[in-house]
Amino acid sequence: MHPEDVLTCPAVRLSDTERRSYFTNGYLALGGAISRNWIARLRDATREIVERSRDVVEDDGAYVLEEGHCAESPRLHRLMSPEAHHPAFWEFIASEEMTALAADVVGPDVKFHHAKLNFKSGRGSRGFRWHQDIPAWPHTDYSPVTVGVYTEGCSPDQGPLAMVRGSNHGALYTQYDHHGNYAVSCREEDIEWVRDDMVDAPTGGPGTVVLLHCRTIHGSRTNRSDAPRPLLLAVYSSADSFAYTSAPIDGPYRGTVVRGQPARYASFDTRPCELPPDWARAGYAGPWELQKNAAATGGN
Ligand SMILES: O=C(O)CCC(=O)C(=O)O
Repeated sequence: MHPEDVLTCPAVRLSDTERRSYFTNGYLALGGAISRNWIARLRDATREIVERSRDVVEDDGAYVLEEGHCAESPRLHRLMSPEAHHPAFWEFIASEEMTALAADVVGPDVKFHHAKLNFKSGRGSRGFRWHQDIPAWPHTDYSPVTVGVYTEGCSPDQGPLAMVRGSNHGALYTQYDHHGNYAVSCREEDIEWVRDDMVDAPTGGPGTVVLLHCRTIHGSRTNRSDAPRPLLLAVYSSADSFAYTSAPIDGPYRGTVVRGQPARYASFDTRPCELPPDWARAGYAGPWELQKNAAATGGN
């Protein structure tokens, strides 16, 4: 579904100004958007996930471990597809609270694509270089949104998501490096026009939400604090938007219509999108390996 059609549908949770701000700026931040009950359940589930990681000694397709991870002191980059590893995550991703937010920016019929739980454990956990998400999982239109939930909140020194305001209206840049490797990163020469005053990095307490448009250039800095910064990221699209490549992060619920009705026709946006590697063959370990020799978001 295209933005102009989405905006003709009645809003569920957001104001008209908030919806328009999302489409104008390519993101929308909301403080205290998730109920205390849900935050408590997500924290418990996250704690369990971290406990289980004590037995994990290497990346196993679900856990992506941070340097220095050990049983005594777990350090995690990410849990792929958290909805496959703890029922609370799927319940939450399919809940009214989440799907209403998604519906306000993708339209009343909402489809789930994938999710991840990023940890940034603290004391130097690396950030993410500037990148755009949709080239890793192209869809027939540009409706996909990532709904990010800070379950513990996020302060400026914890490496919040940082967005280049309005970049959703600009070009999609290659995410391959000069050697042809998929880098989940824009090339420096492509984005040298980005200045600090174009970047927003909203922060807030537990339950702060960031809705991130799939074309928006974004990244994040190192977590320099002692406290971990768990961030649950769930990707939804309009039900009439279809992924046309294999998914880098796959799970049992991919393609589930979590709100409204399945589509009878597909929605198309013919603006081109670079193709990623064939994830079904190449596998996907996350951006850390490829980004590790580069400074995050213009410097750690
Ligand atoms: O966790 C972060 O700070 C950034 C996450 C991100 O940009 C992504 O997963 O695409």
